[in-house]
Amino acid sequence: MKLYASYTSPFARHCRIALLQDNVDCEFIDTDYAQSAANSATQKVPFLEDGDIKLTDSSSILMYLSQKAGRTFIQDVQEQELFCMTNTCLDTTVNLFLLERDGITTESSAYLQRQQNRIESTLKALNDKVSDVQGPLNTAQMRLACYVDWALFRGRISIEGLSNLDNLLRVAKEDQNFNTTAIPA
Ligand SMILES: N[C@@H](CCC(=O)N[C@@H](CS)C(=O)NCC(=O)O)C(=O)O
Repeated sequence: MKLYASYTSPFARHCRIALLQDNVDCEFIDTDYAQSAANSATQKVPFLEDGDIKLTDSSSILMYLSQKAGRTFIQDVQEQELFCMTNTCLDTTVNLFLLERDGITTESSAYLQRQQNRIESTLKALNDKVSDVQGPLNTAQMRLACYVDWALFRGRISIEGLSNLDNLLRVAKEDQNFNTTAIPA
């Protein structure tokens, strides 16, 4: 099995955590934009190859790994909602981050300002959804922990006043696999 990814991608980190959790033998291939454009239709990381199987999204990769290990991927509608809401916020934050790297800021576009507003309102809703979380984290909670840790690392969000997100991150940092896959400083 081969995972094409980067060490900073929060989507890839979630897959790496699942691989460690299940003790799967998998080669990690550090992949840049040119390589992902050449080898994946979506031109994104992570993507995974396992024999004839090729998966181009962290969600299908996580589902595949869960099925292989006989674990539950997503338990119920509320967990699915948390997972999807986190992905929306994460996609939006990544897009604004990459646009800013290209010199395009939220001030230049009403659409981009709406993206920034989306991040702020969604963060509050996510905070409300994870009160009193204790380990081990389920798939959606782990996705949210990967997002918050990445967005704080990149200076894209503040979780001041969002104490449930702060607690979630504290619980995630009790997980050895979360720490092993920490974003390199
Ligand atoms: N829906 C995808 C999103 C993956 C994604 O956005 N990856 C980012 C890195 S964190 C990427 O490769 N972006 C490249 C680009 O947008 O050009 C997943 O869950 O795997």
